[in-house]
Amino acid sequence: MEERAKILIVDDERLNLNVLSDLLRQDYKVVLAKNGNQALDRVNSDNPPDLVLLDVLMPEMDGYEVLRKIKTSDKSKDIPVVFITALDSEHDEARGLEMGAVDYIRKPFHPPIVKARIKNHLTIARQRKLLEGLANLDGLTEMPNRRSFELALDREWRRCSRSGDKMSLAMLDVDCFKQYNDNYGHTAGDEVLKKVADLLLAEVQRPADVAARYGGEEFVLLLPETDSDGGRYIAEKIRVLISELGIKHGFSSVSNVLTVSLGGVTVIPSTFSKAQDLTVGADSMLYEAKRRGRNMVLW
Ligand code: GH3
Ligand code: MG
Ligand code: MG
Ligand code: MG
Repeated sequence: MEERAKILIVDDERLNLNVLSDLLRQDYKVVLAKNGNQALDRVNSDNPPDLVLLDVLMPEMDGYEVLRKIKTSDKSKDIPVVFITALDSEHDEARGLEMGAVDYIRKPFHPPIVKARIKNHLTIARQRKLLEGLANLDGLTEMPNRRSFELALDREWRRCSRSGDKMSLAMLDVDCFKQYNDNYGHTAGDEVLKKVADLLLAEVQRPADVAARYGGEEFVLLLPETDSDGGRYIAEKIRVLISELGIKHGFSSVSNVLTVSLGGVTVIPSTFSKAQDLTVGADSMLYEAKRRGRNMVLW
């Protein structure tokens, strides 16, 4: 069964909180906040709500200010916010909607309408999330896909060229994978790719780092602010960990377990070079690692 959506109700008056939570708690997980700061804490927590029902008139921080803060944080900006308020001027409503609230409900409200609007907004938010996943994640491994990698590469390239920081990129390719598929089957091959992906996601952990599936059985590791020693260290660690998974490969020319090869480069981004040089460079190092016998890191 699908998990119940979580709704955060924000209102400075206990009575309003009670009325709304009575209305919604049959269908949703309801969380309450009685002021703006509490609301922002909940919205930025590790377990944020799927929708926020927000009062406008509150002492200290009003609803507009809460909305503005929700919208300026990358983490919370996509959570739909619905105003529910006694402020009934068109001016107030327009202001709320212009600031990015998805809806504006005036009090006194008609309960079935509130329920129906919330349900619709949750549906739209769920579909949006699904589309975002389809656009940015690889369907097999559920890790970032090539598109997200290219976007991250451009972003980090620009950032490092401003700061003057080094940047590393490694490309990883599974050794003798055609032989693996041919002998163990494509489904078993898919399972291997998922295991490799899980390992990469677990090992590549700094916030700006990106591990992505580049295509087929090739993966990339984008490591901003990382020098060649750091990049080589991570690549070598990954190479060893993958062979230690001990995935039997009786048809490999390298080993009796599945292995990978990695090629990497480190550069200082500048206006004289372009981000794509990094991919080309890592790819040619990878090619050389294959040529020299596979199951190795070349930087
Ligand atoms: P090398 O050591 O030189 O990399 O040899 P290789 O056999 O790995 O290289 P090659 O490029 O000849 O083969 C890559 C294989 O990866 C061919 C293809 O069937 C397989 N492959 C690509 N994408 C997928 C996938 O999504 N699932 C599975 N199971 N196999 C895939
Ligand atoms: Mg109020
Ligand atoms: Mg390949
Ligand atoms: Mg290969």
